[in-house]
Amino acid sequence: MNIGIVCYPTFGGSGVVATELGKALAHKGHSVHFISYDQPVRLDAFSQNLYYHEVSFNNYPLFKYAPYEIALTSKIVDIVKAQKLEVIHVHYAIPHAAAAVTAKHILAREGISLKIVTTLHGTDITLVGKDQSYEPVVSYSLHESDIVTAVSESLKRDTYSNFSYNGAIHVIPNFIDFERFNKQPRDHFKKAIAPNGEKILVHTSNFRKVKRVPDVLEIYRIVASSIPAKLLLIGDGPERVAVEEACRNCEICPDVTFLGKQEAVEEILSIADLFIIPSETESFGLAALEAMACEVPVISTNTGGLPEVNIDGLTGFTSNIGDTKKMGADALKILEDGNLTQFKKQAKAQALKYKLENILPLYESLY
Ligand code: GMT
Repeated sequence: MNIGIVCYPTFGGSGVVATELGKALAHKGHSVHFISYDQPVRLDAFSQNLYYHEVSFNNYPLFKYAPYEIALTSKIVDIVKAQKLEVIHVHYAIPHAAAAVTAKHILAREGISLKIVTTLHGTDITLVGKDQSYEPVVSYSLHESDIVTAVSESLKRDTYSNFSYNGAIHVIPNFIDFERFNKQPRDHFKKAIAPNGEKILVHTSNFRKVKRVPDVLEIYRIVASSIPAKLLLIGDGPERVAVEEACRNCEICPDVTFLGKQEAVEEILSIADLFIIPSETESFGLAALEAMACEVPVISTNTGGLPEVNIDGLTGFTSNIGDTKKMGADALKILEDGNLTQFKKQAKAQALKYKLENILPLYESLY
């Protein structure tokens, strides 16, 4: 098939899922055309059947805000015609779904049929999208899409309760490419980070407020007050400066490392003993799944889709938002020598359910 994919090109989960999906579809022989304002970060190598079309436009002094959605719509129309796209799959509703719907109507006037698959990822529904400045357009775009998917049962429920949409929503979870995400021998790296056999705790995020990174530090503090441990923080975003500053002023500072944005997350996860994701809202928690694929148990909140991925008492533990005391105690329970191996094994077994080979056919059958 000829498939168009519209996504954000950044490190965010929706862009990562879209890019990995596109690469896998191309590998299976579909022609995949990415449409975005920048080259998606994980679209890093030349590959047969994969194409990238940049949405570019000249700004004009009259515009306080550049009309990206119009430029995106025009680009979709152009690429559908030139590349004979049959389906356009948009990831993250705002503004991608609305742009695809307008493009579909423009093309229909020329007798060209375009099918739209809209995948909801999280904050487009739970945070940003439900704001009254977006809600009517998001609801309309869902109605006008041919297929709507959500990445968890929880996000499906949130969509029905936040929007005036009552059509079908197919739940297709995030997935893992086990060729990339698996525990790799990185003993030299582990020795450098934890020379005395300290336990290694890891957190990955885009350092937005919803990720509650200060809770990560609090959980680490509880752990480190009982056993020798190190904390690695991966990623960057609006809260990083404040969190790093707070960390500098306290006693845990020498054992906490801010690694910034990292490409080879799987290498860092390979030396980790525990992953912490204390988010306030998380529609799925791809970062947790990536950790589990590398045999790392998870301490998470019980919000959104997290309890669908991190099974309480099996792959880690889940807690109420902000209950760092319980999360710290649970972390220590997992890290006990008698428990850790079992939790690691169970985390990997759960992650295997989400392997790429299981999830890809679900999207293909919808197309
Ligand atoms: O919050 C992020 O990390 C980015 C955000 C996005 O849409 O780019 O991620 C969302 O989509 C991911 C992929 O489907 C999910 O795994 C994340 O849980 C979700 N984030 C939130 O709901 C906060």
